[in-house]
Amino acid sequence: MSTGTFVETQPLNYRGGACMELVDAFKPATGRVIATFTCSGEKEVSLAVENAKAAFEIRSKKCGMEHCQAARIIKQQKDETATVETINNWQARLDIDTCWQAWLQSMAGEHIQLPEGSFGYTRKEPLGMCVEIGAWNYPFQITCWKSAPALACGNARIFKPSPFTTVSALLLAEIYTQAGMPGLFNVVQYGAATGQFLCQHQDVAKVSFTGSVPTGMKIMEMSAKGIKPATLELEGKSPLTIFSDCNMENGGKGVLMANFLTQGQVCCNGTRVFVQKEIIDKFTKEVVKQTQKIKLGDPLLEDTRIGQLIKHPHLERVLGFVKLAKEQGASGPKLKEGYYMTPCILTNCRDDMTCVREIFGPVMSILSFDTEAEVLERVNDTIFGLAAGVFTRDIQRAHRVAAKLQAGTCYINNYNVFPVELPFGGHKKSGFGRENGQVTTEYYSQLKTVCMEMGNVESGF
Ligand code: TXE
Repeated sequence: MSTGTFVETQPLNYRGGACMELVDAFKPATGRVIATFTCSGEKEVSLAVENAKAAFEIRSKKCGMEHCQAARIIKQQKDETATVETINNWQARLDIDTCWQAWLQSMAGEHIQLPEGSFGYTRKEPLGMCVEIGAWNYPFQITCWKSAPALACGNARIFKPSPFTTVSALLLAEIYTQAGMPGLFNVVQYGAATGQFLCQHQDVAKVSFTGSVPTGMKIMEMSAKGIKPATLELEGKSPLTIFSDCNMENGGKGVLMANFLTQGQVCCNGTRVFVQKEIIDKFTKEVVKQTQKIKLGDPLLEDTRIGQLIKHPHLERVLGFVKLAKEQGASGPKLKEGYYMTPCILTNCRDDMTCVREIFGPVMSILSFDTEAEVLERVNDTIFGLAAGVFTRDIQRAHRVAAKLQAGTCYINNYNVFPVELPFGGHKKSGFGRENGQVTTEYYSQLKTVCMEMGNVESGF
């Protein structure tokens, strides 16, 4: 395939259920092929399920604290892993710690006292074979966040990364094997058809998905047919509100964090930046000043802070949206090859503009507002509810606004930080279920109630 023409070749060539197709993995910084592999058809998906089932049977007989060993290995190898992942995403250097920290989970049920000394208790038990279908923006981190609680809860796992980021999942499979968990984390490769084989497999107990809303709907339909629970982490177009009393420098930094991490390809980015009227000119100058200092280039170079977009058609799409906007701040690709775009700030935006509603890339839209009541109505006027943020020094206003924001994660005086102790997930059409935090065990286990009688049976007959 030539540079910049990566198109998912569906339907693939399946013979006898096995996939005969060879597909390429690309380096987005150059658009060149870095690896070629065989995609997974129905036969390979079934083999992965069988493998996971066998490993699950063995593990369910052990106490299973190997996931802690996996966390240790990721921590030890974090520089090498971050380098491979940085090929996809510059931010991987910052995120690698949250990948091993995600393992620190524990399972606990409840003890419930009943009359006459009888009692009940609940046990959290594994679901079985859990499937994960991943997106391309955080391939290693997302699968760590999902596989850590799934494996800590005693499940086995099959992961299908995005066809645009195929390599780093294999590193995690090696790490699990080294940690003494062979067969518990399996990787199958390629696109929608492979994903469907997985979701529809009768032995799969749960599907966890990160990606777009239309695909999320299909995943839910398939899960519904098998009565399988699903976790959906979908899109957002999140708001960040800057009140005039905020710390201007911190507000500027927060806006950059909210918009340009991973070249703006972050589901919870705060791209709708609402700035109170009296400071909008001054604040915009601060944001422009900070943005101009961002070094764009090869993500593997030490001083780079923003790398390339994931693929050429995506770059074209983002630039197309920018063209539509009245105020243009972006230029075309700066480097000879690869999918680069300079960070773009659009001012004088209105809520109904396409650039405010659509873009998944390094494009920030600045909107002006007058009052708290007005801004709350406008920020919540969206089908999505993944995240939202507010910058203010007024502590009461901060909590009042956070309570009214329709979003799964609300940031006060910061944005896009992801401590693994805190649950992450969406409201509204941004999905349901949670990653991270102790609550994740709820999503990778099923409850069993045990009822213990301490007296004699009082028969109703
Ligand atoms: O997502 P898809 P894509 C948003 C962002 C982006 C858009 C499209 O706006 O521009 O989604 O990205 C697999 N059955 N996000 O095309 O199609 C697919 O192979 C089973 C937000 O990557 O949703 C891939 O592994 N699986 C997002 C995964 O689903 C199917 C991050 C996601 O693909 C399938 C990335 C099917 N029918 C993009 N069809 C976020 N939430 O962070 C596709 N797949």
